[in-house]
Amino acid sequence: MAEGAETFSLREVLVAFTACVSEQREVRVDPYLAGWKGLVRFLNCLGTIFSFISKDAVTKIEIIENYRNSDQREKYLTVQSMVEYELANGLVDLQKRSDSGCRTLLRLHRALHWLQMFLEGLRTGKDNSKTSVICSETYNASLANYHPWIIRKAAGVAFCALPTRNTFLETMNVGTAEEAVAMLGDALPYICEVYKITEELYAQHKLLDLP
Ligand code: 1PZ
Repeated sequence: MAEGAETFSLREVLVAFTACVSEQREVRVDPYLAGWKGLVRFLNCLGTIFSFISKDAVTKIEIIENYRNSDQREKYLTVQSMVEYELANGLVDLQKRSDSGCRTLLRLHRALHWLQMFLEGLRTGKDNSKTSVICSETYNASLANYHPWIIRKAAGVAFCALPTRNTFLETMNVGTAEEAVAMLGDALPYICEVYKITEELYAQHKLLDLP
């Protein structure tokens, strides 16, 4: 296990997502990124075979963090203010790949959809079910649609390294497998809410297909 893994609990990570939605139903960028950083730490605990995945997530987190540390930091306080600012200033390229906050966050947003389905699959899965199966089924039903063959292939190979459901739940460091399941039940509605609000916002501005 990686250093620091003993004190690391997935509870805090998922709790970060509970702090994302403001009273005005806006999605706050800082806790969103904090949640992702925690997920990356968790992924790194699972083994180096996942590093090509965590590296990509880190690159995307850093792009948005850089906007949060720039002179325009206030514009990137929430996903809503980011979309408004980038669209109003012609910063979103609709034709080709760019480093806009909108297209970068869209990649994390799509991955959040997979995460939501994966954690729900884990939560409701049987004791002896295979994490690798839950992972590949939910990946194929979501994120895989946006990935080229080579990435899908590499992801499929990495999934085989996942431990059984019970070991995976224990790796979360939330307590027993039953306690981890209860925590997922508490945390998932918040993740779903963050996903839903972002999805509606992107749909409203026709940003769901950004290259
Ligand atoms: C628990 C097991 C973890 C399984 C993780 C399942 C997700 C597999 C994703 C494979 C991504 C491979 C690396 C690079 C992909 C990029 O091409 C895409 C599109 O970005 P672009 O090329 O357009 O800039 N990146 C993504 O789709 C973002 C992927 C983020 C994945 C984060 C996973 C966090 C896992 C948390 C585990 C609890």
